[in-house]
Amino acid sequence: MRGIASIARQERPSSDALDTLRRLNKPGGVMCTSCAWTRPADTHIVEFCENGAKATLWDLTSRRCTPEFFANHSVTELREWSDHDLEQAGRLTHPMRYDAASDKYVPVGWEEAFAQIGKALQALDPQSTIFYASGRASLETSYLYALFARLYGHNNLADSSNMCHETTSVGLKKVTGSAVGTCSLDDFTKCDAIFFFGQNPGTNSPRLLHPLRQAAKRGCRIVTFNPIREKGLIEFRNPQSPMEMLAGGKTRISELYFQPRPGSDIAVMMGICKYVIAEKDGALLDTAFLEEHCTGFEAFRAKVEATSWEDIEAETGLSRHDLKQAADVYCNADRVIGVYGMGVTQHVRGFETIGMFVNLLALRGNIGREGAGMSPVRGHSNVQGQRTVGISEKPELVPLDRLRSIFNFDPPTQPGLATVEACEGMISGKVKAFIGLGGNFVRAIPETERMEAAWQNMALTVQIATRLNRSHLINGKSAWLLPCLVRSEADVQAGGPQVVSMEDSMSQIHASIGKAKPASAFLKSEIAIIAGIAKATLPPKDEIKWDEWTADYGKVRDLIEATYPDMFADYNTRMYQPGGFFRGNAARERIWKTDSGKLEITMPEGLNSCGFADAPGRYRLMTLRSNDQFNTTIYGYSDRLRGIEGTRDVLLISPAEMEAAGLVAGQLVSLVSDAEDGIHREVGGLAVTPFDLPRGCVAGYYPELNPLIPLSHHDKLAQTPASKSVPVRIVA
Ligand SMILES: Nc1nc2c(c(=O)[nH]1)N[C@H]1C(S)=C(S)[C@@H](COP(=O)(O)OP(=O)(O)OC[C@H]3O[C@@H](n4cnc5c(=O)[nH]c(N)nc54)[C@H](O)[C@@H]3O)O[C@H]1N2
Ligand SMILES: Nc1nc2c(c(=O)[nH]1)N[C@H]1C(S)=C(S)[C@@H](COP(=O)(O)OP(=O)(O)OC[C@H]3O[C@@H](n4cnc5c(=O)[nH]c(N)nc54)[C@H](O)[C@@H]3O)O[C@H]1N2
Ligand SMILES: [Mo]
Repeated sequence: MRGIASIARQERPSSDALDTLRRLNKPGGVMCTSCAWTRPADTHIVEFCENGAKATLWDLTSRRCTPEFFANHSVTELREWSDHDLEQAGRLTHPMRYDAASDKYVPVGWEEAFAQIGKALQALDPQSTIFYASGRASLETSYLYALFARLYGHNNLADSSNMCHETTSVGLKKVTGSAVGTCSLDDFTKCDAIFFFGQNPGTNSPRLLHPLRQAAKRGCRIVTFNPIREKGLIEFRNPQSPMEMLAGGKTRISELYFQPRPGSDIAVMMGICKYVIAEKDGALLDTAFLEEHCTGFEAFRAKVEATSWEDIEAETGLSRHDLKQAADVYCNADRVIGVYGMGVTQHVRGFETIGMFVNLLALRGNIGREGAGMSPVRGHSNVQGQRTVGISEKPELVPLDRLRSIFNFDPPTQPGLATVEACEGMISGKVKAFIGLGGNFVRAIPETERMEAAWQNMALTVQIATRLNRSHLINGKSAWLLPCLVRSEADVQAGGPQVVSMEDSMSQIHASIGKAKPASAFLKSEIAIIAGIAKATLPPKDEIKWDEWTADYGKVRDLIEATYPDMFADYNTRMYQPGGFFRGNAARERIWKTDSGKLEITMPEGLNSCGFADAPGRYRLMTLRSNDQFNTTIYGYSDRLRGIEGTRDVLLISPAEMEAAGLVAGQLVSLVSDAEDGIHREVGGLAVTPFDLPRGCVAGYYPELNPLIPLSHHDKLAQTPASKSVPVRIVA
């Protein structure tokens, strides 16, 4: 509650904020923008968490970033401001154009902005433009944005998922045929054990703490592997239960908590698999499932048996005994759920870790049945849904035939550029324009310095946003800043008040109704902005009805239903169902839409997912989120749950490693990239901070440490930047 109070003091939210909080995540209410955890059908009095409240108060602030603000500060000056101070300027109120002569943003009318952007896009080769989306935009907005890209002529639909769970979209799909999790909320009430790898619910999806606590209370056994002892996974105090608060009571969450080295999850899982396969002469295996549903098991068994305990212990830093304890929990449970997040996806061989996790579940048939399955926890509130309705650089994932027949055009079939490829294109000069539907792209991607330089060579940059961030200050030759409504605000169009919808981590689709008064009379909805740019760019066409769609989002949902009839039947009605409606998942039914038609047991190449070898003086750097940030939005400087206060410029390192390196607490040091590519990357001014971490690794905050991550350091299959094991050295 302390966190909420401090944000409320800072933001002095509008009077509508309280009403919005009351309606958060409830049927007929507004779906929180803070995370993608599912919304239950039967709700409590409050269905939000500390961080959801922070995100809402941040959106409904009374602070305003007006044309006067921009008249008072040049863009060059604003580049010196911190991420926190930029967003603190408040909600953007007017469409703005960058004026190079005065080095300032100046106000511009919407029609003028649309006309100029349209003209610029007409002059460009569509293949040289990127239409980026951050995972917050609604299903309706995302569908129209993707349609605009394809009508214009490209598939360059990069998305925040490319830095996040793309490893899941590609890796999980490869082995199970499903790109998303297979569990429902109900499964969390029936499982006997939950295995957590690299996800931090206390900070990033606090509403997940409630089902976890319920599970722990009824005897479900929770086992966590995380290099850091994260509070939310250790114990739970319920702020919504006055009795529990008064009694000072708490619920233990993880029965076993292990701190492996970052990037060693493959070895951890290998160790557990070794026990499952060897114990009781294989009697613990679900042989029927392996025979009927899986391919590749025998080769995997041979690989597991050939892997030595010495190698597993050396890689993980855990003992054989630790892994036996975890294996005992696994084997004594009839139904097991696997949960993971960025600690798994953001590695060079993250896809192999996901493959290993599926192997582990498959050994005892823990996938595609009640109370069991895989539950990746997504980030942004609609990031999963954006992929569902066509935001994808991969044309083979999109029903192009349906688009062709509904809209009477030939959609482009050339594969598009995802985030890393878009960045490479900017560096090489091939990419000439960037439209950003939300996000703080320049700050969120790796390789900050080279990217900021390359960015300014682009012909056109357009940012659709709610609050000012650094990406709005690194501009192309023609640059536009277009302010939009947030989800909790009333969105009134020609056809009346509009409703939008999202898909959560469990593939449930919910309506979201904003009612708060918009921050400025000059704001437009994201749909209206996309339609405005599209109309100014594309020639008119009978089947393309931007004005009608903007007037009534129900018509956009009809189009989504026509494009994806299996998933979205009766969309306009069912989205109001309490708890949303389920769009279906084949792997949950044990239908494997893989190349082989079976669940694929795969073999990792090595025992770690880092993509580089250990070397003297080289550390594996993890870049983390604090409890007081939402991605690049820095609410404040209190990482309360980890006990780090007042600064984000820290280098977390174990006391043993400090001693070995001759460092003292509080000393300021630099980190330099230890990638073997000859490029110097450095971040200085970091205070050495003793912290409970495994050997050979260090940690610090994202986005401050992004300049250290080489653009080429990404998952080999999905291209997700490998932000959780970056090779670095410490320079005192
Ligand atoms: N308040 C808040 N909520 C958020 C966000 C936010 O910034 N703030 N961001 C949203 C978004 S977009 C996303 S993607 C999600 C992210 O949510 P998470 O998936 O939880 O991502 P992170 O906090 O980056 O890292 C997760 C955990 O991985 C651990 N870890 C790091 N490396 C390894 C490893 O090699 N192995 C293992 N086993 N663990 C490792 C870290 O210690 C950390 O606890 O949260 C969403 N929700
Ligand atoms: N080193 C490192 N880098 C990482 C990560 C990491 O763990 N480590 N995590 C990665 C991950 S998982 C992600 S998802 C990315 C995300 O990183 P970001 O791009 O930072 O994601 P957002 O939170 O979407 O961006 C915030 C901005 O979106 C705008 N915004 C907010 N609400 C809205 C809205 O409703 N509409 C519109 N149009 N704009 C809005 C605001 O202007 C705000 O400044 O960062 C990635 N980068
Ligand atoms: Mo994310």
